[in-house]
Amino acid sequence: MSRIINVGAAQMGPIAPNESRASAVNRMMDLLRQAKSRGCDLVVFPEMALTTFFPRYYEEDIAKMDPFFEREMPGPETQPLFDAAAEADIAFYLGYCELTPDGHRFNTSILVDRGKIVGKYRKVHLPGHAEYDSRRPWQHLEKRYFEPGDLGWPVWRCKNGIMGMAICNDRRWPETFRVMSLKGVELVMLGYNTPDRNTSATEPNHLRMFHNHLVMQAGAYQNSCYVVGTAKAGVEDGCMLIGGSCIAQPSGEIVALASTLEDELITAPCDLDLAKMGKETVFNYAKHRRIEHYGIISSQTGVEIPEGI
Ligand code: ING
Repeated sequence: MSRIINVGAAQMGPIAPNESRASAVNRMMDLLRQAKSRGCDLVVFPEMALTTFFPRYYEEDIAKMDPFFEREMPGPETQPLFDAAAEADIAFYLGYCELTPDGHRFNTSILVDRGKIVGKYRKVHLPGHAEYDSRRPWQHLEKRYFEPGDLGWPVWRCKNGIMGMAICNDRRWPETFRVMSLKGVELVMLGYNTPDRNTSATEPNHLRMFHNHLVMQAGAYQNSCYVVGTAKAGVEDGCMLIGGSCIAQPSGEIVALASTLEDELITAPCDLDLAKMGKETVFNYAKHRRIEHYGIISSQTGVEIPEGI
């Protein structure tokens, strides 16, 4: 029996700093309605889909940023999204900022199916910096406001497939996809908020989109899985975030691509059995990997030039 699931990447345009959660949720509900009309089984919303990308701002007291965090999920403002998705029998990925009861702050995503949270992930790779940097036109203070994720990269069975989650910067690190594909992942979903300007070094602007797709296509191909990447895009408080939401299939080819910087649903039928060919041949890990040579990848953090070369 074929395992084709209709997948949607529900790209969102900008969320203003003072935009209410209700407004963001209503926009997502509209995208869900579009997804239902297009027969979607699964929808991927962006990273930090309920608020503006607030790590562009500096606050001495990080508790001042608590209004951008969710203390409960679902809460009164997000319950309508859970209900609408359950009604439509659509599973969804939601990126949001999590403040735990014991005071830990994470950049988090959840996988929700039939009204229940079936999986949770907390962003491992936090880019940017922890202290104010006067050289930058905008800050990128994820290291200030969040702790590194403490859940690793789990996978879950959902919609008859093995699903995994990542968030934004995670997609730039091959380890992200490899850990999940060593657990058999068939579809990785991730949201992102990616400024279109590199504020830490001069870099030709076109490379932002090139690198965005390069890493997701490579992740899909080298791990023989689907990768669904969904942007929060457009100009948030003067800061341009790239779009380029896409669905990449296990061959590495992009099969659906957003064309705007607005709320935009892109969809594709994803045959999960397409992942099998790669997993059974070119990326048959059991047959081809040589782990006796890989130890340094997890035992060493930074670069150490070998002695004597
Ligand atoms: N945003 C960016 C991302 O990884 C970034 C930050 C951009 C880091 C480009 C390095 C290069 O897409 C988030 N939110 O991680």
